[in-house]
Amino acid sequence: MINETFVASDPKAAYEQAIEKYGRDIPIVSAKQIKSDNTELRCEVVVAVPSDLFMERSFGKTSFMEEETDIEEALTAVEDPADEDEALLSEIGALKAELESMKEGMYLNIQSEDTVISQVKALFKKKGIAEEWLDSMFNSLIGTPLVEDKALLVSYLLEEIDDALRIEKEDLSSQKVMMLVGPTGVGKTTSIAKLAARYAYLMEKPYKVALLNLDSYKVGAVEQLEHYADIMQIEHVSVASSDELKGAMNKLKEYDVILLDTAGMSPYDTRKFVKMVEYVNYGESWQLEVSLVIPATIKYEDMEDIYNNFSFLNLDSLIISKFDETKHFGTLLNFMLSYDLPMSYFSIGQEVPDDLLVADKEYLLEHFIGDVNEG
Ligand SMILES: Nc1nc2c(ncn2[C@@H]2O[C@H](COP(=O)(O)OP(=O)(O)OP(=O)(O)O)[C@@H](O)[C@H]2O)c(=O)[nH]1
Ligand SMILES: [Mg+2]
Repeated sequence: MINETFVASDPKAAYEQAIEKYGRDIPIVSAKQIKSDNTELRCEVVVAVPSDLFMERSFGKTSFMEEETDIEEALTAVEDPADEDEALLSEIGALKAELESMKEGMYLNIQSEDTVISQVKALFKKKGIAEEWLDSMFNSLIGTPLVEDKALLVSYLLEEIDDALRIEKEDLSSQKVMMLVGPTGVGKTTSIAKLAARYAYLMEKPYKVALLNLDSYKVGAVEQLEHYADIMQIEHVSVASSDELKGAMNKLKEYDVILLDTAGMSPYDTRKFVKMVEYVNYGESWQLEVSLVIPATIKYEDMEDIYNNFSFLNLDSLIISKFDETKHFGTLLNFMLSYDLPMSYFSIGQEVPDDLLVADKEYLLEHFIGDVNEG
């Protein structure tokens, strides 16, 4: 209610003003005579008016709220349009954040229940795929039909893994100089022998191949490579310093493929480390491709350690060895999802030259699926 005062020379005239404005039902709160300064008599009649009626009759509005909105609108209208955009963007940003947190909340609920997502997540996690990667996938799928069908969701994840894997294409269009590096016993020398046989005899045309042994540490290393080279009747040279490497490379200029075998190395072996850096730096002049050999059989943490220990050599590709010694490829896939190194070859057994495959995503995924189905 609003108390409105009407003033006139007598109470009746003042009251008539009130009636004219609000009708006869308007209640009088008070009426009194007052003396103005020039001693003229004046009468005041105060009536109690409902706020809406007051606004309507006084300003043509129905409420204060409307008034406020109008004032706000008027203020906004004179605001800078750039400020308006900014305000809108920040509002959209806040809404987005709210939506994300709602989605996250929904995702947490879904996970705690026995849903398709929680089942598929448990399965892939058990097979070695990292929780963070799975969460990032599932978060974006909430609300889609994919999360209601287990088979559909599994095949979606496999496709995502497939997309993320990278393959280093076998390219022999120009001279190929490839060095295999990695810890001891992972299968570097055996892989070199298989690759040599492949390039020299098993492709659509024979390539001229030479083997270079940079392992001057291991007893029998020279003989091991020599043995393969002799059987295949392939040129082989052993070098013990970067000067010798330079000399050997100059002699091998005409070869299509030069494969460099290195000593298995731990990162704490400073002597070998320095020598490797020398070799690799020198190798820059002939577009050396450095390939890290990692066995499929090891733990994720070991894969990471190996990668970190050898990344100083500017790795170009990855050879997965001992593929035949495990049935579980989730750890390897997880490593491939986290480290952006393309795969070049799979070593699938001890037999030279048969047990070597050009890296193939389908082959790897088939093995992983076999493992998932068993789970
Ligand atoms: N099952 C299996 N065994 C393999 C594979 N590749 C290599 N090996 C075996 O692993 C052992 C070590 O192989 P090497 O080729 O000598 O390994 P390396 O990396 O050259 O070893 P170092 O020179 O001592 O660092 C040998 O017994 C190989 O026959 C593979 O893909 N599968
Ligand atoms: Mg070796």
